Amino acid sequence: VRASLRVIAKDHTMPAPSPAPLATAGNRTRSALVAVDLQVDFLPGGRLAVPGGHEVVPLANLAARHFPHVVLTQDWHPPGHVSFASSHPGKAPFDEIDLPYGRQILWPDHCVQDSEGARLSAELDVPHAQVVIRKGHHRTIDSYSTFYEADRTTPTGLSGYLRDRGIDTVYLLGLATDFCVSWSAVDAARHGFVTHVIEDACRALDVDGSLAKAYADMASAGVQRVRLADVIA
Ligand code: VGL
Ligand code: ZN
Repeated sequence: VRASLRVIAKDHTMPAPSPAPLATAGNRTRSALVAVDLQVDFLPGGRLAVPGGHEVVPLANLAARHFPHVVLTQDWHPPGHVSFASSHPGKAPFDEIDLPYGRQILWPDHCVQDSEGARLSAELDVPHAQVVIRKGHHRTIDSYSTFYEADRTTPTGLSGYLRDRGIDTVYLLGLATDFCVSWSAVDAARHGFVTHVIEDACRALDVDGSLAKAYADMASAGVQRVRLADVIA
């Protein structure tokens, strides 16, 4: 109910309808844009703010007009999630621990299911997006990737969705370059999608060399780095 009221309120304050997608039939019908985690907690003032994260939202709105298929993703953790430092007595945000599936960086509490911080940015304007993938909802498994959870085996269902839609090419943008964007891009490439990261429409957390590592991982997986101006040219 709250969500629908918000939508109505937004309509009253925004008289101009959103521009229709520019991409027409035959153009990019086999491509999807994946806009990663454009959520309040990852924007300045949020609980896990990515520096410059707000700059990505208008870029996402612009890019989306060039894709008939847009996927939005949402980090969506239950309270007490295993990735929260607060779930591990004596640990602080950005400490690391070993979990059954591997190393885990501990984060401030963020993107708790149904909280304000978990909402998509109010400035995000992509009315034609048809699916939102919520990830990280298992209490004991994190999920940076929007294709597979951090155990590398539990699927979110996104690759099945894309294949059912005849999509073989993926473009990603969003937050954060070095976590959810890069893990998603590497998985997309590994699972056979032609994969591009729109690098100037991403922003990074850069924890302890994570950005350099992310670009190395993406390069070895065959992910192509592109610029927004070239994608929408
Ligand atoms: C993310 C850290 C924890 C991200 C999500 O969206 O990149 N990073 N959860
Ligand atoms: Zn998270």
